[in-house]
Amino acid sequence: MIKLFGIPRSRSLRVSWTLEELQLDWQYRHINFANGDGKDAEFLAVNPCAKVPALRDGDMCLSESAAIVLYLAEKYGDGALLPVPGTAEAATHHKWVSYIISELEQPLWTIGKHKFALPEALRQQSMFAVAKWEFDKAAAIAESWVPESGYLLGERFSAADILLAHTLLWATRFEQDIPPKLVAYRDRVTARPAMQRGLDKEIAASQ
Ligand SMILES: N[C@@H](CCC(=O)N[C@@H](CS)C(=O)NCC(=O)O)C(=O)O
Repeated sequence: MIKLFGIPRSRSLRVSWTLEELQLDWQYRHINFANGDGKDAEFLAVNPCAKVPALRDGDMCLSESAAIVLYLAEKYGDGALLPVPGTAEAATHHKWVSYIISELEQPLWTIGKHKFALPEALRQQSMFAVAKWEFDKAAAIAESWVPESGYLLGERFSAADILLAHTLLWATRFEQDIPPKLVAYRDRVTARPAMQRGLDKEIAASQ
């Protein structure tokens, strides 16, 4: 049985959404760091770095949200969520995954850290301002790349759509404006029922 360790709306949503897109059976364990779950033996056995998301699939343990999404798509997707390896579509998919994780998520998470996640004494207004500048620049490039309709690879929904749409949800949560094509893209991709099912399951288990 697959087990996901997560926190609702965190990067674990990328994984719960993927699990639901693939219609897999999975269990969920809410990790409440404030209650000491970061030191829980079962969780640490899956991810000794004590970060979510973490996934156990049989004997295999994996951390890093993008790696987990890609692993699940490769192992269980049967052609869904990923383009055929070695094609131009696959190259574009690689580009998107890299761009989302390195260029968009990094400044966005720096914004999040200096807005609410870091202890107050460590939050720096100047870091926040630089990260905002970097994020806006990266978002403008993404805006020029996203299509007016459909998904990143055209009609075909893929793992990169899950990563980008979740990152854009975070932008909104962190009160960052994003350009109009990205707003429309985020809204049509997050309207997929599997996203809501994944989120609902995480929320239900955390109450
Ligand atoms: N690069 C990792 C980041 C994982 C991460 O930092 N997760 C956060 C929650 S979204 C966390 O567990 N923070 C707890 C901590 O850093 O102690 C990924 O994509 O999974």
